Amino acid sequence: MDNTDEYLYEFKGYNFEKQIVNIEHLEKMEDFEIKDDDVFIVTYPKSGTIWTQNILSLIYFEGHRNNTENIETMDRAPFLEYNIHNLDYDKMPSPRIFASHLPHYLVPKGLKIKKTKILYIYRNPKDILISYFHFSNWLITLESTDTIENYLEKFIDGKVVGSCWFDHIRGWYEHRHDFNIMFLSYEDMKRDLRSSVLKICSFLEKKLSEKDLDAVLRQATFQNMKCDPRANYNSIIKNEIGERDTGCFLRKGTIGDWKHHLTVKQNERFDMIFKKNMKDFPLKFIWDINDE
Ligand code: PPS
Repeated sequence: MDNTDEYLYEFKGYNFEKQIVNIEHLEKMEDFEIKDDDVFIVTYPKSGTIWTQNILSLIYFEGHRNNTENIETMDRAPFLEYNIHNLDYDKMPSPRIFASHLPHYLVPKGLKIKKTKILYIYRNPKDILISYFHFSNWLITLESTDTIENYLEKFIDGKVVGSCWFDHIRGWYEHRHDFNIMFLSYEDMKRDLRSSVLKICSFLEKKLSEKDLDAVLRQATFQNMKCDPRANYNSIIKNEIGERDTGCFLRKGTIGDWKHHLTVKQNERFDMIFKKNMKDFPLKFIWDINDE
């Protein structure tokens, strides 16, 4: 792919969102200074990034938990590669929380040297596909696609922001020993938010009182985040990025929505490609709310 594409900016084999990426920032990212107590949320797009940003913000910031501060998720846990609000990352108070969709080979070198904790959130790729299809048709900075059939091809070929899902998850998993990383699935969070938040707290070495834990859980539900302007990007998308149509960042928030969208044939095609690419991959995927 060349960089004449209107929506994708390819840098070192990975597709960035062209209209919001800053190329100078990208070129310096490898040397971005990492601190031991930084925390990173790494995801492929549409895997539960904002959910985890919100959870971490609630865990770390008392003013968020008790609602005395009104700071948006984007400013609490900004994207490393897309500094949309031009924050001074060097001056953010510790611990800094960053979100990122970067592949393992493009992250700052310091992440391999420091003790920085990385939380990798993954989601079953059929739900990602459907979520991403709708999101791309909503945002003006992403390429819209008329049908799921056509979007499926783009997604499989990695001709989307974030490139190929298979490469992203495999890359991070295969290089897990280079980092201080924990893998957690969207579906585990969905099925048991309490135990997922406790797992996250244990990884982050953060102890919350029962009252604080309840406050985190209450404010991290789909319904609460959907109505909390700090916890979703609806107004940023509407007022700063631009939308084609009306939409909602927290769209369905379920497991298995793909069943309402993929035809039997499309599903079989996806299964075949999944099998080929994810052979012997040990992480378990949950495709349906009733899966064991
Ligand atoms: S992005 O654009 O990559 O940052 O998107 P990302 O935040 O990774 O993913 C968006 C999807 O996550 C769902 N979401 C949630 N699901 C359940 N509970 C909560 N609290 C929650 N918060 C966000 C969101 O609805 C998107 O999924 P879909 O399937 O489109 O609804």
